Amino acid sequence: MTGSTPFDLTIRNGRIGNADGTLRADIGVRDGVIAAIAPGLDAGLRDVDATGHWVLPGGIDSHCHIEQRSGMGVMCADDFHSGTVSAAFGGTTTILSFAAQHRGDRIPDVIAAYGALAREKAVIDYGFHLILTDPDETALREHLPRVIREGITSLKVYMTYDKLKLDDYQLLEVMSVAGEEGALVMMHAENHDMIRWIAHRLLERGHVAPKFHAVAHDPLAETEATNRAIALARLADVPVLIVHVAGREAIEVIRDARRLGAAVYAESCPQYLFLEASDSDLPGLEGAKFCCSPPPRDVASQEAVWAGFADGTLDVYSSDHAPYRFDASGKLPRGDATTFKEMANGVPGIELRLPLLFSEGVMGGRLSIEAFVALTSTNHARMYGLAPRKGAIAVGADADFALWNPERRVAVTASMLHDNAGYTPYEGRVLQGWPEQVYSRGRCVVRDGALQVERGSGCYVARGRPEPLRERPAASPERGRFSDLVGLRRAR
Ligand code: DUC
Ligand code: ZN
Ligand code: ZN
Repeated sequence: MTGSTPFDLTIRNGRIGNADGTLRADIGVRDGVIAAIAPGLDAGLRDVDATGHWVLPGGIDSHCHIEQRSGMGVMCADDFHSGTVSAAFGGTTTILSFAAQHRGDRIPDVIAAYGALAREKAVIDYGFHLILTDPDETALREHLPRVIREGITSLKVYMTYDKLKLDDYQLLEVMSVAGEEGALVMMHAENHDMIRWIAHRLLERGHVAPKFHAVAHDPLAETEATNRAIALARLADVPVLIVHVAGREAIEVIRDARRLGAAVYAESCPQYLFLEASDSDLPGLEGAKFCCSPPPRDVASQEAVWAGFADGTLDVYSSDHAPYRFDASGKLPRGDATTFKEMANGVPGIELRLPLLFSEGVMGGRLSIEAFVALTSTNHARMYGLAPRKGAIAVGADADFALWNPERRVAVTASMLHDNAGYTPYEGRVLQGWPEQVYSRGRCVVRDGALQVERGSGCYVARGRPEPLRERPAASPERGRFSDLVGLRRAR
């Protein structure tokens, strides 16, 4: 017997896939942690035969909106039960969702409120990013440093939306605090006034249908704001993550900035690989089901996203699950009279995130299994301070993994999914490969198409400092002198 007591769980005969390689071995789990990885391990108290399956690290979805009220005041369709159940059925074992400050809210109250909601309902592990919309002196000098030190080591800021956006001065203020504390700044990068100006002219001319959402959110608004976000971050000498990258040109901006030595990370999502702006060109308001911000673009941008994942320009693949029902509670606040400017922005995708990429990326020959794991789990763990506990199948890590059957073909329907959006933009797609069993800290969460755990059994994860995915270039002498002059400090 390996060790003094039997394993609680042994997964045998599977093919283990990590970001740095694959191997055929068994996995022994004790007390929720991986205790051994080797061929021919002894039987566990539970013994699972994974013959014919990939055993992959549980997905980490580091961008999802759960039980969150939007800037426009609309509650999303999933609470922490339905959201985490849906995530688990799709092979995800950790989510990082948002604790969203609305202007006037005290940050500690916001964090406490989201914590209470999740504690009672989540079935997998979870953590939070702060959405910061009101960076006053107390927030910047007191609350933000405190929540970062307590384990919320990333925050999202917006360059658009009337009720969320920060101006460039505020962004620099936030970035300098994040730099001092070692937190990661996530940027929603779209030019507010470009969108506002286009939308105004469209509405004036009676162009109100959902398909005009993509016209209003022109790719140039994304390109410009991406460039500006990176320039601000370079000035403040802080790493930055551009979230939900959609457009071909924005990807070029990121690639070029990296060549110049910028510490810029980038995320994209299923909707930018599998949807197009033209999907929202449907009769009536049906197209609202495909509207999110930034909007899906065209085939050239889809190809650029695939290429960005393949060459490492894009570091993480998240769902940006923002589920709104196709009714007055969500997408259609003014019923049939709802214009594209009034619809809630966002698409559901927390459950299909991994199956879509496994099918089209791994089975479709565009991505290696190692790249799939890096993009869906390992890079999230490192970038958001969850490693080495999460993101890899390794001795000492949490026993978070999914058993993927690469032979299983699944035709997607909304009714098979576990979120509360009530529709899926991927209806009718046939996917190859499916996560048939999902384990979180050694607990079987999903098996035989059924949930195996109780509401509230997920755990909050306080995170450490983000780890750079690439070596951070030393500041040039000029930038170093500048940082000294204006008093910028890098966290140690
Ligand atoms: N931004 C997001 O990050 N998610 C949904 C909609 C949005 O604008
Ligand atoms: Zn956003
Ligand atoms: Zn989002």
